[in-house]
Amino acid sequence: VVAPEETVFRSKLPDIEIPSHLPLHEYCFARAAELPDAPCLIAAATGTTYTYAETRLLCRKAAASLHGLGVGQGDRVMILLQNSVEFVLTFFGASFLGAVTTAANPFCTPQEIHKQFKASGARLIVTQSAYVDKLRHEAFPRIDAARSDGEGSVLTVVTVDDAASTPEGCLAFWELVASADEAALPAVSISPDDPVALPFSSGTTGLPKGVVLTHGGQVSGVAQQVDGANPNLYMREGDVALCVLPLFHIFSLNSVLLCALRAGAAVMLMPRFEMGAMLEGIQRWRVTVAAVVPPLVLALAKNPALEKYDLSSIRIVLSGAAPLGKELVDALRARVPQAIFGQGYGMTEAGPVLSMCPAFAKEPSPAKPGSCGTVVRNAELKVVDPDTGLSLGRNLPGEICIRGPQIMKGYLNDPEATARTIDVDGWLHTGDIGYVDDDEEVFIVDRVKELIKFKGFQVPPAELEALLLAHPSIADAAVVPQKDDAAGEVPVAFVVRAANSDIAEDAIKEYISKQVVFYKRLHRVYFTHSIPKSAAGKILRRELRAKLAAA
Ligand code: AYL
Repeated sequence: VVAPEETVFRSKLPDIEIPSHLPLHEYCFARAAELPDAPCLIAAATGTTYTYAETRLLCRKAAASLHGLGVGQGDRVMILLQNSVEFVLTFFGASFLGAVTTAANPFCTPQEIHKQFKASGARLIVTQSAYVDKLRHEAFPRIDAARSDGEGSVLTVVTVDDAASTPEGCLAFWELVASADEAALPAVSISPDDPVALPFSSGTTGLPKGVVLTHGGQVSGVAQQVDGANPNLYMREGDVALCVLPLFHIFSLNSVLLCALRAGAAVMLMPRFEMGAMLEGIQRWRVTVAAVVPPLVLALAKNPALEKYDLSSIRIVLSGAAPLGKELVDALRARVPQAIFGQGYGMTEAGPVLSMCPAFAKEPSPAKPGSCGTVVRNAELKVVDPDTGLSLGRNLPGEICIRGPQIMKGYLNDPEATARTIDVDGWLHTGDIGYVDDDEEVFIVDRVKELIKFKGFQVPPAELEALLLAHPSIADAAVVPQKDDAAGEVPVAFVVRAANSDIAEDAIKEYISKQVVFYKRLHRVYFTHSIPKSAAGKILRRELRAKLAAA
């Protein structure tokens, strides 16, 4: 049997040399020696700026501190922080040791944090004092300043706030760093296949899983964006990247922090999204590259205060994580006329970027409204019929698949989920439906996976369904996305009440909201007599979504 011809799409830009033998920290700080005094990190909240030399030194001191607490090669460190200098130092500190960071949203509930903590196998958490109470939840080991013995009997918690306000049992980050000896770092040999980051993602189905991203994979993923003679996402020294999207999400971590450092640009860190502070920061530090999500574009486009600020420094607005409509771009373009607007299309598991707007390149080429750009270099993209798996040609929508050195190694401790996502030929199946047009541009039109995206945040239906089914008044349930102007999508539930139950919508919403982070809250509950399922018992989500669309 002859394998059918496959249509494989590649970048129009030539492949580049990728130094994937380098550990991620060496790759990202490669320019620190040449640009020691250039600004690297700007803490917008305090106005403190750290140069490349200072940042690299502090990362090494953070590494020595972690090492002193017993963190070694292969160990996992959890980061529970807003965007901050300490986030960056912990991330690279761990990388210097060959350790792995798993970052989570500090707004998550204790149960949500514990799930990731447990699955990742972390024994040390770096956080802010305000969140320590969440870690005193019964599920966690006892917090103790003593070095963990490796049996998971105690939890080491490092807090980044003022040493004077360090909560009981915790250690003060800056005290550790101040007394650390970076010359005493252990010699580690890191291979490109070693993990460096462990974000959690629900992928195409089920509960969140640890996504194993390696040194070689992240170096490749960053190189595909900012390296080469004609970088796809052109950043250079003198650029200032806005880092307001959370670093615990791969978009900001990879396309903002790692890319900016590799390029020798500065990163302006904002702990949270606050419109006034963000506009001040953009004006004060002359931000040139702004990574945004569509709801942020909407908020900016609608905000009359924009006129009071000088935003003329912005030259690139990169939107990702959810679809960006043409109308929205047009609404904001009028306020920032000099900037190039475009999209990146990514997925945590894909390393993360599959395609990037070619108008961001050093030698730019135009992109159409609504397009997600063109496939990154040193990678292959194909579109397959979701039913037959056969490869489709141009302009035909199907499931997008990607292959290249940047994709995840797999899901942590879950070979079955890995095998469902990365096939034997190395193609990662995204669960997104899209097509490639005559100009090589990628358009995303739908999603076949379960995932719901609220303002770009992942909401895994399986997680909410499990919570709903645990309620004694609920016999069956399904959670699906409903279109929403502000958030893109919101999670809504179809619920079958248990016999004799008259549980109300509000009671169900409240039951869920107590257990989950804000973006996973249910926006509506629709009562029904049965949940449509396939013969194999799978929820027929498409049917439920169609019902919503018709309503
Ligand atoms: P995850 N347009 C439409 N849908 C998108 C887009 C886009 N531009 N980008 C991401 N998605 C959806 O893992 C899509 O369904 O990573 C995809 O499978 O939280 C899912 O979001 C993945 O969600 C960048 C630009 C990273 C974007 C990203 C996306 C990271 C989101 C780096 O430079």
